[in-house]
Amino acid sequence: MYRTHFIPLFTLVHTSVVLAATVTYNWEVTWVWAAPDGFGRPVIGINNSWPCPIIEASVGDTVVVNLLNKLGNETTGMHFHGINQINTNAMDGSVGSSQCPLPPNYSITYSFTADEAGTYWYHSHNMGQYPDGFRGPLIIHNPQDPYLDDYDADMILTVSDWYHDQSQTLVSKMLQPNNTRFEPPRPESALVNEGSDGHIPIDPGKTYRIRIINFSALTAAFVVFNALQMHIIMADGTYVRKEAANQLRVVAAQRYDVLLTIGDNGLQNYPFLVALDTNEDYTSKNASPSVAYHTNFTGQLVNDPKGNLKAKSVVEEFFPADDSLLIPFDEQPAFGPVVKQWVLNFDYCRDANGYPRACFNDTTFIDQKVPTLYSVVSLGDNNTEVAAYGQVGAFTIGYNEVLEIVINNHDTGIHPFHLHGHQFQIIERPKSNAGNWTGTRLIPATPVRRDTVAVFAKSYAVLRITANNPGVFLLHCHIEWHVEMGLSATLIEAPERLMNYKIPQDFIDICEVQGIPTEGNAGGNDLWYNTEGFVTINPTSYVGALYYDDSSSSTPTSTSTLSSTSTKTAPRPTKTTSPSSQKQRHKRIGNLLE
Ligand SMILES: [Cu+2]
Repeated sequence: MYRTHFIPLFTLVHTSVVLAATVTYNWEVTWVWAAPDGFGRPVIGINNSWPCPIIEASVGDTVVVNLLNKLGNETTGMHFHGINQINTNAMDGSVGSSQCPLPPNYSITYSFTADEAGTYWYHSHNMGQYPDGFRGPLIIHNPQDPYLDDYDADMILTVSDWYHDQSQTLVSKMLQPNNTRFEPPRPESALVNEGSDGHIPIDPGKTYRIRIINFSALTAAFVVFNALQMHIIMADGTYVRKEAANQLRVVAAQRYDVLLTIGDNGLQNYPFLVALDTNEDYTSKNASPSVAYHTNFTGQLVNDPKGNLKAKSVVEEFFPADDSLLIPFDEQPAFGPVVKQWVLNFDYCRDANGYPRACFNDTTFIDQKVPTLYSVVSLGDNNTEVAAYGQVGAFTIGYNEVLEIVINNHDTGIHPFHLHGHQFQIIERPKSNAGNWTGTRLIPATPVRRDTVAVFAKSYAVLRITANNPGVFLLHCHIEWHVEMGLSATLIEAPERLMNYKIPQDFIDICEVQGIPTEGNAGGNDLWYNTEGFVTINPTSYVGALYYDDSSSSTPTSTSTLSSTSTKTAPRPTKTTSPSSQKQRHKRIGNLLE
């Protein structure tokens, strides 16, 4: 199971001498057998082990990941969520956008500066692979953390939905013409720290910095520490003025750093609730409670291991803190004046073959022949022409111009929208049913910044960035199933500054071995307006990472890619539900509300 990591503080004495280091990870991406909720299945791990390890660095360090794909049967790639990749856009890891897929038995080296402290995570940005397990925490420590004196210990709390089928199977079923309601796959269970135990040792009288990360493919996580009050100190990669909160809604891919003080009451355990919600504001009207609320999880902060470990965390009413009201620690004012506005209307849609898709402005995102960044760096002066990039929803902005992004969500669910390369300002983010944006009236003096925002049902969000990070950055829903439905668009930021940007040779090499052109427009043509080879029709079959299980073999060890240690503890897959002990931990919100 995923361990809770108590990271020793570097020092309690602030020091001004900081030596930058290089932290290097040599990783092989491998299939691993695991049973985090009691149900054995193949997952994507690192160096034959799962959960995937933590990446840790200090501000100013260089992080290097030498990534070798040992999946054998599938390509991969690695994105560092929340890292802005200033001057290192080629390291963003967005397959199809900033790089070619990494083929089996090839390696590439990701290298970037850990420039902003905070709680981040890494995950595959290729073919729905992170719900299959390829994800982990990425922590950038700050020896000069403004809250360093306010806590005694540091820990990570990851929450996630979890599926018993692999992504390829789930997405193939979802992308069928008979899916007329655009239903995403529904998870089987909830994981905390990549396991189903949820017992976290703590000491009385101490204050913990808890780094909450939502790894989910679909669900928002509602987090409550029962009687203990949280104090938010960070939202995604942004320090905020300390703000008390009793309940948090953490949508997929978001992070919160909170301080939690344990009373000095001697031996006592503290239950906490992680309730996964299918982004329907906990009020799913059409789904039965068993569908909507079966993934509740009660964990325990434990300092009395022999005491009561079965107490429930009871929530009477859901009233999560409003993150749009947080104030950034640096009190940076709203960016302005706005030079360009990018309006994105999200609707579900159908492709030419009647398959369910998700659209921005009536267009679904389709991967092109040439990764967009490689087109941008090779088209010279013509790289400002959005028509050169094919069906990737390209939008350009000049260097240092202020961009306002408006997302109108026409769906009845909440969607977590993420922009690569920036911590954007949230100018406005009203409640559900506010309708389309009709013009902002009130601009907050010091808007909060983060990299993933919950856009509520039938409502909108207004975001701003200053375009000071030349590069190609995806803007997409972080529900992984919606990415696979095409709910992405592409921000091409300061293309005039990318004409001489050098793509590292190992990244070029992996394209060439797969016959993928690395120059020209979306179709690999020298003339930017030549649309030959553009991909304009979605494929009707879905290709994804799928572990090849030789079911004719009687023992798992006959399959060489399985980890022998994990096969001893994890049962082979059977079409049964999770163990009853697991079910008991899933307290239904429906019950709690009664
Ligand atoms: Cu979505």
